[in-house]
Amino acid sequence: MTWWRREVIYQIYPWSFQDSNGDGIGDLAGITARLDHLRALGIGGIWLSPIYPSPMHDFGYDVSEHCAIDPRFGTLEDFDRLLQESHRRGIRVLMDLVLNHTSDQHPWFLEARVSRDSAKRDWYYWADPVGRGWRRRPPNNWQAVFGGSAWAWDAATEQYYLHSFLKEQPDLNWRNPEVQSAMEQVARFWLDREVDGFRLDAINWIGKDVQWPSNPSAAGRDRFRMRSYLRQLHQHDRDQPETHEALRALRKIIDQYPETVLVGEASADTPGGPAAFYGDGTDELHLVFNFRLLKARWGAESFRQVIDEWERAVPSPGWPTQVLSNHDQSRHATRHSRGVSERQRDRRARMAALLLLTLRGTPFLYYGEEIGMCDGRLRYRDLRDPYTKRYWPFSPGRDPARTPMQWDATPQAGFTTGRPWLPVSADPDRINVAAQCDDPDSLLTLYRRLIHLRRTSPALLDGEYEDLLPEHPTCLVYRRALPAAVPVDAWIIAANLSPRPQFVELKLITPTCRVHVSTDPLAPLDRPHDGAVLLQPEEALLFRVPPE
Ligand code: TEU
Ligand code: CA
Repeated sequence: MTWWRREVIYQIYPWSFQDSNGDGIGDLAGITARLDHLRALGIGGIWLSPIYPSPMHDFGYDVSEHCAIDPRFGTLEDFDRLLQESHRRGIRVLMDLVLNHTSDQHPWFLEARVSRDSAKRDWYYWADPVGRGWRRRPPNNWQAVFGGSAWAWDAATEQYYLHSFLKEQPDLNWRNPEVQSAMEQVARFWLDREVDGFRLDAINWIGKDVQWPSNPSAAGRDRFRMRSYLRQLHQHDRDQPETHEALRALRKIIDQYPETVLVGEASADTPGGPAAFYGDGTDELHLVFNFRLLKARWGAESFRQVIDEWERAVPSPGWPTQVLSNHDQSRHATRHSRGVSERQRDRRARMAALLLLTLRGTPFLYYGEEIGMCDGRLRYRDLRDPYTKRYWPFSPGRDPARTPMQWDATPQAGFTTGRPWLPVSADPDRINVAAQCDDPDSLLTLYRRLIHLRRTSPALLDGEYEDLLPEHPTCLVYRRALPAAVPVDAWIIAANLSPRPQFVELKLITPTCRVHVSTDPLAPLDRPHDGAVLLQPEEALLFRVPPE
């Protein structure tokens, strides 16, 4: 089985993981110094959010040089050292590849904007205005994801350029073969340095309709959304079919490097769903993020629905992913627990861990998730991300999920000796690595245990997912097992997502099944179960089913 099916992948937000020189910003030497934490956790791969030189308007997703390291994070030598030290510990390293756009400070764009005849002009998208003077308007109604028109006026050459995100992130023209081959060379540069693959940023944006038709407005409630981007149907400004061609070309390159992987990020509402980017399951991306679970409300019915949909969506030789948190969304410990007690929050975080690590597919962990980090409670003056500022305080934004990793209970949480770029979250003292490391009942210990179990159990890795009680309103009960002919372990997961005790009746839970894990550290493992079991409020059990 290839490593990226067997292993859990851990997302590092480089700004926030570990600072090694006291400037308050995380860096590569810091990550290298913390690799043993990751090894002990049992993860098999890290994905680094962008570390390339960047003006940092979008904290690295605005790349101004592709084959170098931003000096804030270190040097190429620091990178090689990180790669070497990771590989030595059996940890693979994925880079973030931002294909849709560059920084407006990238030499390609600087050259493109010099004049309309620039050799690089056509590397980006340009359009003439409609109307003149004060009546001047962009060619259509497209909106940037981060708010406002997706078109920015270039006064020197009197044309608009397209930017799907910030105006400092002009979109690359993927219809231009020179752009494709330039990006292929970037991929090769890092693959030749022995990185193990890429996370592809916002890949469903790379194809657009260059006749520039306007998007239709959204219907119903969406017509009144605060973000102008959400008030439209994105029929023309992304998700066009040539995206698939570009991905097939990239896959051909990747396939020349054994054991490498492409994992893509596509919006949840992409037509046909993000699973479309698996292609036929062999010719586009190896993995595509499933954000459905990340967007789902806490509850058995809503979780079941998104799990079922994703099980059906991924084409058959393809391999699913599972994600609960990332750098763009509220952390799940916070998101699942608005308005509930701290105790309930902890119970939900533990249950979420068990679900994430026992569902079918490659789990992605976001740094700090393993200790139950919550969103930071930030003030406006703490904010750094332009998108978070723009919609503050109506939308939780992204900065709260990006606060420094909590290593210990000192004031800066062991992250820095200086002033951190975002304040350390005021979480309780126990939400840090040092406090949980040797505690058998901690969330960190639970993650370690479950990750170990997943890596070593053929049924958890490769078994089918079978919903055993599809009608149950408050409990999610499923089995992970290999086909019946294979006499190895099987598992039953019984999760009570409600705040009340629940009886689950199920013939398959025979007395020979053994409760292997409870997410409730105080609950007895040897409770009676014979065709039924009593689950505590917000408790999940993992039963080991002996071979028949
Ligand atoms: O995100 C793409 C994406 O869909 C998000 O923009 C999301 O809608 C937004 O963050 C609101 O929550 C990727 C990266 O993950 C994000 O960090 C970058 O800012 C963006 O692309 C542009 O590169
Ligand atoms: Ca630093």
